[in-house]
Amino acid sequence: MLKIWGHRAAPNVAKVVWACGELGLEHELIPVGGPHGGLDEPAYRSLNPNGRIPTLDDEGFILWESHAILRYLARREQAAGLYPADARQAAKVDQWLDWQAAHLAQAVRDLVRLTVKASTPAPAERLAAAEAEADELFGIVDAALGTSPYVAGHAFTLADIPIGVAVRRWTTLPVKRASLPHLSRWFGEVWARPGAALLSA
Ligand SMILES: N[C@@H](CCC(=O)N[C@@H](CS)C(=O)NCC(=O)O)C(=O)O
Repeated sequence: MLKIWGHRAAPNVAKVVWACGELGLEHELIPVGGPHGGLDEPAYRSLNPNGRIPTLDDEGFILWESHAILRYLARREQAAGLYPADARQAAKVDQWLDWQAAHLAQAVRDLVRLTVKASTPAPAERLAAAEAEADELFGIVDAALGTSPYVAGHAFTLADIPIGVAVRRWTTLPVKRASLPHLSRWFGEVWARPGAALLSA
């Protein structure tokens, strides 16, 4: 059985758990990181030298970086629906996966640090700037979803998973958010999928 080091509350682990649900893959979650600690243990560092989660162990094949894990699992299962074989369709999925990691995740992380993880209230102008940045980036997704039902086109793919996890995090934070109707419609749909249900189990 697949082993995933991490815990579901961590967004990058949540992506992998959600993908396992989409692919019908049984997995064992080994709690490390966050309140569980253990990321600096030499045994864990020998698996993942970054001391971050998630890490996947597939019968001795060790892999870190959540989006590399998503692609690996989809290819392993030959799930061309989630990660298309066609070069251009796959490139669109990659575009959104890379963008989520490089831009959207950072914007949400900034909001988390300024609110729920802040030891003192954040200066109003810094919070407003971070809120505006998140609005702008989620607005890019909203615009895409105004022209296609899913993030990377006509079907649910890997691209929907990290962005769905980011929307979930964003909408649970005590911040001001732009009203984004296409994003709301899409999130209501993807969050109701059985894969996402594993995250609230
Ligand atoms: N780029 C990495 C980032 C991994 C990462 O930063 N994970 C966070 C959790 S979402 C972490 O390990 N935080 C330390 C902790 O939870 O203790 C990935 O996508 O897997």
